[in-house]
Amino acid sequence: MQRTTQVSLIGAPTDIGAGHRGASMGPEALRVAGIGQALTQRGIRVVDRGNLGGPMNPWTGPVDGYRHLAEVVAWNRSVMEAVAAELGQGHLPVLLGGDHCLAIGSITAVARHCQATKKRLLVLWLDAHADYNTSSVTPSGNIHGMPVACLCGLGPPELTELGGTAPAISPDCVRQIGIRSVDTGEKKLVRDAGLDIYDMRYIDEIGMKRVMEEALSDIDENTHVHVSFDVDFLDPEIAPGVGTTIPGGPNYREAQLCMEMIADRGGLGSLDIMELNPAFDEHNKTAVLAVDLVESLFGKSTLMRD
Ligand code: HAR
Ligand code: MN
Ligand code: MN
Ligand code: MN
Repeated sequence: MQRTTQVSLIGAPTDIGAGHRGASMGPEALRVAGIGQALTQRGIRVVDRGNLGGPMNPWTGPVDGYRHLAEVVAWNRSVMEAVAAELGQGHLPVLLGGDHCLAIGSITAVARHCQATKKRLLVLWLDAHADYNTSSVTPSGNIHGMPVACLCGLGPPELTELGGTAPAISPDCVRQIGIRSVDTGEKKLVRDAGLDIYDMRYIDEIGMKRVMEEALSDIDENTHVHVSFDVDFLDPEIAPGVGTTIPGGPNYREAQLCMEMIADRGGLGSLDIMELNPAFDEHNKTAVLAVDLVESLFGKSTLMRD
């Protein structure tokens, strides 16, 4: 990003797609942890647009393989419109989630913006989960396990066609990093789609540095980088404040390096910070860590490089 680019914070206080209540408190926890001030201190102009509104969580079971589909659609439409409005004004939208189903709205907006401005889109999906379930293979019906599939055209038309025609994106523009939990039926779908997955096994084998070099290798001047940061990407030892902890994630240094290398490479155009769940956190420490990592993503480094 250019130093003069305005960052716009957009809160989406809902847990409508999640399997646990509480991600609806994520936006405020990130504000309390100082997300706005942290970016302002980096010399970035930050405007907090406040929170979007939407339906309450009815907390009902799956219908035809989806929980709360109508409400998920309503929230995603409002996220898509808010993100599109910021991109249209040349701003860098930062979505404060909220559960990860909302990435359908935000990335649909980003994909349309890239199409209109003839930019190449690269989505860096930092997550413990592949989020590539469909209604026929989902173990839960929770739509936060489905956003990547929906974006790639697998899902209900209300979500796959949110921005007009499906698919919003092609699997080629997605790089998933930190993955360590993929459901049985989901595995086949991920393989069929040819998703580029840098899983924890691969990170263990070759290290975060080489993983990021590979994942970022084809970014050029014309690339819009969208980072979709699911906080459960991080190891639960350092980040307990999420609904679905999976052991064996990146440690503090690996996560910092991941963010720093994205910053160094340039091209960040939009960001989601998702799945933070204060109901599971300890004194807001996961929110504080997420803010620390986001600072690195915006170019803060330990030494004099910034
Ligand atoms: N894969 C499981 C499911 O679909 C759990 C998904 C959990 N997803 C998130 N987002 N927390 O990555 O039900
Ligand atoms: Mn996710
Ligand atoms: Mn996840
Ligand atoms: Mn930092």
